[in-house]
Amino acid sequence: MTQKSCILIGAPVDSGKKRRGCLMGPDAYRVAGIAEALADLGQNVLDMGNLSPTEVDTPKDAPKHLHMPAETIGWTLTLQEAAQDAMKNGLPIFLGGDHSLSLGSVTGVANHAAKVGRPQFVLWLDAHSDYHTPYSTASGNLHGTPVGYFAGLDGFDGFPKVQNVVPQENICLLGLRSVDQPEREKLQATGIHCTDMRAIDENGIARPLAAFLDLVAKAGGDLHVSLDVDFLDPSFAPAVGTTVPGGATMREAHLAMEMICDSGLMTSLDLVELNPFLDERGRTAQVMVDLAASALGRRVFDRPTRAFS
Ligand code: NNH
Ligand code: MN
Ligand code: MN
Ligand code: MN
Repeated sequence: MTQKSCILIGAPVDSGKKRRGCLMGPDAYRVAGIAEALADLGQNVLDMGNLSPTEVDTPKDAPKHLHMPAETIGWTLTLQEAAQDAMKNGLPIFLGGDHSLSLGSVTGVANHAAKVGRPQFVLWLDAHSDYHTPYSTASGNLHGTPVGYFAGLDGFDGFPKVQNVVPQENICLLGLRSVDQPEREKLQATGIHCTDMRAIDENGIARPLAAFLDLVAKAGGDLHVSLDVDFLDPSFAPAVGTTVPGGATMREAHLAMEMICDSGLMTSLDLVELNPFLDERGRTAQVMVDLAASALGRRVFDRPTRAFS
């Protein structure tokens, strides 16, 4: 990883779903030592503290079943601007907060990429595809919609208009094991790269990830990585409201982060859905910090290792 400033942006977003607690996420990452871990790697670390949402009125035409749309729209506005600003100065790490924060972080970094003339790519590490619209979501939880938003789906009335849609072919969903029927139908008609757990079981995580990183490299793109806690198996990452068994192992997740680091392509990162209220002695926060450190250069050895020499 080239030397850059890591800019920690606290985004205590808790409006994207009904179960509360993600607002404690940014501080849990701080307590778990994220700044120190990155500084130990020689990174310049800047902690911007926690942001708060712009105040907006509830949109009159929002579907009735949507949970807290005004607050999430306000966060989207705030985070879009913060993301665009931070991209000028380094590598932003958005400390969530639930996944609805990516409505703002991804569209913000995509605006920056467009400005500097690079294509934006997104790697979505998640059990879920988050490809709903405010109309297709049955739960009414907006954390299930960010991919739909930045990929340009209609129905986000009251949200800022997406200025730079991320093209379908530039999006890779990795770790899927819970996709709702309306999402499945729409996804199958797109060019979005979808890798479910079955594909990971059959091919390993390295092959599909390497293929995607290759696309990013060839295009000279910016890469946003969005890491949802529920990408990980709940046996070692329990602090998330939507646990889905059969997730990535620590080894798979760790390898993914090391490969992302080796590629030198990552330009921004979300750490989302951590609910410290559900954690066991901070272990999930610690796992997320360890994964972020691997994505930014922590190594046991530089390869190749010489185990027998
Ligand atoms: N698809 C479900 C919904 O829309 C679950 C989304 N939950 C997530 N996404 N945790 O990552 O409500
Ligand atoms: Mn998610
Ligand atoms: Mn998820
Ligand atoms: Mn490893």
